[in-house]
Amino acid sequence: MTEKWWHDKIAYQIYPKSFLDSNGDGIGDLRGIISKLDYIKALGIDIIWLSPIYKSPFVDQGYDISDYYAIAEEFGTMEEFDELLAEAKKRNMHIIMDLVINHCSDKHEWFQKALADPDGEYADYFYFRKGKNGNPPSNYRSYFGGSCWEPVPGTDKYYFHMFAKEQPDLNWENPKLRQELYNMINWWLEKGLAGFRIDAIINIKKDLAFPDYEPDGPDGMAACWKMVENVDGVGEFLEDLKKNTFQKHDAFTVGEVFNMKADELGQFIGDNGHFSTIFDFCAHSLSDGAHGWYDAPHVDFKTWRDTILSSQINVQKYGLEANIIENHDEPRGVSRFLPKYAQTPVGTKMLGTVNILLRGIPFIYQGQEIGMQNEIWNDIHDYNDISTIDQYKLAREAGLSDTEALEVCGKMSRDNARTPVQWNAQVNAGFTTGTPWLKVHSDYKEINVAAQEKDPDSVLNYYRKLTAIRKAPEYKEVFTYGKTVPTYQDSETVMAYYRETKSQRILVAANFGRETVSTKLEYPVKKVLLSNQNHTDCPEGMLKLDSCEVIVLECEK
Ligand code: TEU
Ligand code: CA
Repeated sequence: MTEKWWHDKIAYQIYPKSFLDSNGDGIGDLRGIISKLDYIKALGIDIIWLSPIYKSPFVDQGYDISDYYAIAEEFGTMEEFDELLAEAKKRNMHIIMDLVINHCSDKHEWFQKALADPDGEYADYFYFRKGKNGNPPSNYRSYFGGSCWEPVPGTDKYYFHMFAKEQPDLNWENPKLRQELYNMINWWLEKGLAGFRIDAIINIKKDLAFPDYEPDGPDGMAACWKMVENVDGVGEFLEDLKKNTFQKHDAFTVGEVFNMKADELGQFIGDNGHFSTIFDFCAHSLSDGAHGWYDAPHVDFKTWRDTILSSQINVQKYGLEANIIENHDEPRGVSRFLPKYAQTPVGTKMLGTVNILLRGIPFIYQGQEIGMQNEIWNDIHDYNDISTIDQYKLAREAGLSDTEALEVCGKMSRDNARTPVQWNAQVNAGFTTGTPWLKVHSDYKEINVAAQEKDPDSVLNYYRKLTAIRKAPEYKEVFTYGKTVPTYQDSETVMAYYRETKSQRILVAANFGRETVSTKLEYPVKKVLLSNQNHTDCPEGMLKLDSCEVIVLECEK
């Protein structure tokens, strides 16, 4: 691997709407973010990813962009954005934005022009197709429910959308459309942006025959994402995109890519990859239900652990992936990956440690650093997320009671990650002086930044130590490039791995079980680097881990 500026960096994802509101309208904003740059810096962060801040009708929280060159009024102005860039730069931090180019908003000028002239130039920026025998062109169900095809008013045509009907897919086959997107991307990069997180990018290549698939639900439709698995040729689009934009600016790019075929990984990451890196969703995909959130399978500890560790081994042949516990689409990791007895500050630190010290670029999601959790709400109207409303409906249709369906949402909803950041124990957790756009979690008096700032033993202060160790000059090499070697895999409750270079060996070992584990150490210990129980040494030759204990040891090599 050729050395790159971003290899040893740690990233932080901000979901602007829920981060911090500076003007009391209940919506987080750029001014709020600017005011917390020192807080983010103190967490050891180098790169900040902003979920979409472009002008948008917010049907899907800004993932429906109506103007790629404008900042959403809710969030602030372009001047404030420039200020954010400059302030981040002063602190030696880089800003990356979300790049949503599989689709745009139906309110985007291109789509409005396409509707106005369905045979004109702009119709070819989208997929306009004739129906079949009075039906839509194919039987695909969109990610958010219902058909992927929506009638174009006043015509016998439909337009294609994989997400909401307000998010028409862009036609990447059209070179003019591609050039418009490249111009826009370069415009942002020239402004000083360090790169992008790239949304749903694997979806940009369609099977232009749009064949029907075998129905997989009572609605007679088939999940549209099957197309993603069946289409070849996405690589050509991705190379063209890279060559015309990112490569020229040495930009850092992280692709949102799901269900990657193992042998294709080398095309996506590494020296010649389409992207700098892609997210590793292996642990998250384990709970994909066959029909929806309501039939999400239970994932046991060993499957979870072994999935992550084998992914590490597979990826290191090619490059670096980006490791997450949670993001704005996923429930909170503490609630999801830890058993009830471990959903404590100690358990939260353990989960953070095994994730952040993996090989790859760590991405911390806002609120993760204080251990924010899921919550079950008892009214579907409390939810805002388009996907949650659809999944609730699916659960009810499958026969679940209201209470059961709400329990499913409490477990899986994307709004779990979107509740406002809990800054202090004051009203609305200090997020806003107005009415927050989404309910604040009711545990904010116990879990909040202000309380954790004061407590040297808090999750927040532990995360600071964790990122500092990863970046310490004497360990930077081993944590950035060292290979991952799983160990103690015959244990039912321990997740452990070495990070190794030619000259160094670090052991990360965590006990997710209820009982203490005692076993032999494989190598003599030189130093205890970190312990969530504040242990400063270990018994001679022994690895002894209490329930929910994690320890990071420098071993002899
Ligand atoms: O997500 C892409 C995607 O595939 C999601 O539908 C994902 O499967 C789901 O959210 C898991 O619950 C991206 C964005 O991250 C998401 O927020 C957007 O809604 C979506 O694209 C459309 O832009
Ligand atoms: Ca605001």
